Amino acid sequence: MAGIVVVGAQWGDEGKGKLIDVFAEKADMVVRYQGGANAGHTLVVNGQKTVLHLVPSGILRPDTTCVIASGVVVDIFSIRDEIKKLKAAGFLQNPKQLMISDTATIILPYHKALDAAREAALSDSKIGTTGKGIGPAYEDRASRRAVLFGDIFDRENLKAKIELALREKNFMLENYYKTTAFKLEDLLNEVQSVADELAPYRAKDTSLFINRNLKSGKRVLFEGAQGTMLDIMHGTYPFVTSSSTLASNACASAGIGPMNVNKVIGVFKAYTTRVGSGPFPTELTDEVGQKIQADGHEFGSTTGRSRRCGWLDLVALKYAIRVNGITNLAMMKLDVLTGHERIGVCTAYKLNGEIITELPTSPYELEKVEPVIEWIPGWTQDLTKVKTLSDLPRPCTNYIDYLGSQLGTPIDVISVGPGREQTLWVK
Ligand code: 2SA
Ligand code: MG
Repeated sequence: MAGIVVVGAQWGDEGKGKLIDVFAEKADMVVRYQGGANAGHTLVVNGQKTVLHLVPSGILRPDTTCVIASGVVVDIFSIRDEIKKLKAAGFLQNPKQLMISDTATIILPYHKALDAAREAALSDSKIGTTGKGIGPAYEDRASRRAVLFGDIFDRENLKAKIELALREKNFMLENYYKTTAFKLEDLLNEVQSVADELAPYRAKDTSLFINRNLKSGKRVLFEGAQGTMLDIMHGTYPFVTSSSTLASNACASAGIGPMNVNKVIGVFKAYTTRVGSGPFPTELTDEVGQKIQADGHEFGSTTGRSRRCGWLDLVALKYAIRVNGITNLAMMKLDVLTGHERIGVCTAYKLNGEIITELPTSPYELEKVEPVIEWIPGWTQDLTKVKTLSDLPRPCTNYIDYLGSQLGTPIDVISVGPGREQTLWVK
C-alpha cells in the first residue's frame, strides 16, 4: 500500500501543485481532500501555465485518476468552468479521469454573498478571505444543513434543501447585511443546468474506490490545499481557513484509515509568504520583501492579491513538521532567493524579552513575537537552469545544509523554477 500525503507546511502557496504534478507521473491517483475554489494550484508544463482551483493537480497526466473527496467544498459553477478550460486545452478528454464525491459539500452563490457580507461587516479586522464562500459552506456542513454534491441530481430533495437554506440565508442577507436575496426558482434552474454538465464526474462512493485501490497496491497521492498555519484547529486562529488543512485530514476526508499513509511530504518555500490578514513574524515590509515579492511573482492565484513576503521561519516550519507528522520535505522556489547579499532564517522568537523556540498557541502572543534571525551568505547565480545538486553555488548548498541540520527532517526535493524539469532530487 502506498498512500502519500502532500501538505503545505506554511501559509499556503508553497508549490504543492507543481510537486503533485511531478509526483503524479508515478501515481495512479490524486485525491484532493479539503478546501475549495479558494485554492490556486499553478502548474507549468512545456511553458504552458494551468491554474487549478478544485480539480486535483494530477489532471494533466491522462493516466492518473483524480478524486475530489468528501471533505472538499465544491463550487459547482467554478468546477464546471475549470473542466471546460481543461478540456479546451486538450486535458481531461476521458470523464473517468475525474471523480467528485456525492458526499462533498457544495458551495452555492449565497455562500459567496455571505462570505463577502461578513468580511465587509468586519471592516478593520477582516480575515482577508478569498470571497469564495468557504467559511459559510463549512458552517452549513457543521450545522447539518449543507447541500451535498449528490443532492444536485435529485431535483425534489434539492428543492427542499435549498428552500430551507434560503429562508435563513435570505433573511440574513436582506435584513442583517442589507444586501440582495436569492430567488429559489432561479437558483434551482442554474443548479440543474450545471448538474447535467457535471453528471459524468459523479461518484457515489469515493472512499470505497480509494480503499480498493490502496488494497490492490495502487499509489495514491493526497493533495492538501492552503497550508498548516491556516488550519482551523492548529493555525493562527482566527486568521485561518475553515477546514483542517493538516495531513491527518486526508484520512478523514477520503474515508481511509491512517495506517494507509506511508509518507507525509511537507512542502515549503525557501522563504515565507502569507496572503490575507493575521500574524506573520518574519514579514519584511522593506525593499527586501518587495524584491522577493517581485522575483517570486507572489500574487494570489485566485484573487490576484499581493502576497506578503518574509524570510523562512523555522519555528513555524518545525511546528508544521510536528502537527502533520511530516516525514520528508520539499523546498520550493529556491531560485527566487538569488541576488540577496545575505539570506535571513528565523531560528527562534523573542517574546516579552525571552527567547522561545516553540510557536505560541495564543494568537495575541504570536502577534507580539519578534523573529531572531541568523544570516547566511547569499549568491548571485541564476539557479533556474541548474540540473543537479552539484551544480548549485556553494552558498546555496550551505543554505540547504543549514536548513537540513536545523529541521532534522530530510529535504528530498528542491525546486528551482515552475517547470517539471526544474526539479532537483536529493536522493
Ligand atoms: P478563505 O477564503 O475563507 O479560505 O480565507 C481564509 C484565509 O485563508 C487564506 N487562504 C489562502 N492563503 C493562501 N493561498 C490560498 N489560495 C490562493 C492562492 C489565495 C489568493 O493560491 O494564492 O488567490 O488570494 C488561500 N486560500 C485561502 C486567505 O487568504 C485567508 O487568510
Ligand atoms: Mg496557491
